[in-house]
Amino acid sequence: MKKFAVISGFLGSGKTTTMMALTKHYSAHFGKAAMISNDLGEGVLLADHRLAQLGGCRALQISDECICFCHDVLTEKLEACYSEGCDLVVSDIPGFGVGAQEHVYHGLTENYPGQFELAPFTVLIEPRNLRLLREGKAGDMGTILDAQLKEADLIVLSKCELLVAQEREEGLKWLAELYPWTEQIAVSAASGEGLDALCLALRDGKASLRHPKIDYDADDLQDAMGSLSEYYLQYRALVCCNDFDGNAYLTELAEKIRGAVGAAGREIPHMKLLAWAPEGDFGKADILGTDRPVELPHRFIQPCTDIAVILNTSAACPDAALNAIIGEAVKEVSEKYQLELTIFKKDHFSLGE
Ligand SMILES: Nc1nc2c(ncn2[C@@H]2O[C@H](COP(=O)(O)OP(=O)(O)OP(=O)(O)O)[C@@H](O)[C@H]2O)c(=O)[nH]1
Ligand SMILES: [Mg+2]
Repeated sequence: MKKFAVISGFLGSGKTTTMMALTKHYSAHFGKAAMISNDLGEGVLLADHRLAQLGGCRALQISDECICFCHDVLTEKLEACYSEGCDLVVSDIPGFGVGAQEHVYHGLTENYPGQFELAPFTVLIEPRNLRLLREGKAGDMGTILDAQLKEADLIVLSKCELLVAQEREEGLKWLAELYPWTEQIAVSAASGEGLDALCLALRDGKASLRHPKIDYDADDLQDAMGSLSEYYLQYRALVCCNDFDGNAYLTELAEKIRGAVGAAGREIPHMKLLAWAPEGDFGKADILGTDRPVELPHRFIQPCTDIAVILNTSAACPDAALNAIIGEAVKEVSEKYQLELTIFKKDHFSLGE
């Protein structure tokens, strides 16, 4: 079986974490699975890909382009996985992405007929964004959320352990009423709930290959896209003092950026700040909006003296302003922690121009 599924969903909805949990669960109970992280940034090591590697997943990345527009690279990676005995491969698309049903599913069907079995087109939505969408308070983001859900064959209500049973049922019911052609599953990568059902849905289910009518107002989407920028930074930090606390460093740096973006009246839906030591210990801090405290989904266990860091974000903030904010925060917080930095890679640009 050469099964392939696209995992779509907004920035921070849980795609990478869910794909990691899914890949491991599937490999432990059903067969062999691999994941592809897809994001933008020429020649970069994606934070999501590095995280998947550090988490022990069979992982690949495509970073130069959205998989919507590089079928040759995608099919090469897929075939590499299948030739290693994988039954299922999942790939995400960049978190603001819409249109992969058409570009990826129909593109592969037309250009590589019979080569792959397409699993239900899967879209994640997290509890907070579902609530905002239901209450009509999602703003420009609502346009993208709705367009993504219209593409879905399978909707995953992610992070479901954050909801009590009644909220979960109500959320799933609302999704079923608004997007009646879909199947819906509640999944928590954190607790493992729903992973079995997700594995089965992808293994046994089939893509509908619909041509979804995404009747969003193109101007709204263009407005939302136009304010987005991408930022990527990879550096090495050498620790000069003995009592360096990697978790405190990541938290303080992320909090500083969150505060500065918020003070500038801009938004940062998801920033990933991943750091690892040569022996494989790692920590991760996430910004999930200027109105939410920084999360530390993974902590360094050991003290470290030499770390590699990747900072990767899509923000609703002009490129120049974001570059200035992040540059200043990295400098200031790293100096405070007496770190000696070597920048390996920096790439930042506006989207929608
Ligand atoms: N509580 C909880 N948090 C989760 C769960 N899954 C993911 N998260 C957290 O949600 C945040 C975003 O998760 P990611 O998996 O990075 O989201 P993503 O959709 O890949 O984000 P982008 O790559 O920016 O598009 C991280 O802080 C995760 O730790 C979950 O099941 N429960
Ligand atoms: Mg991701």
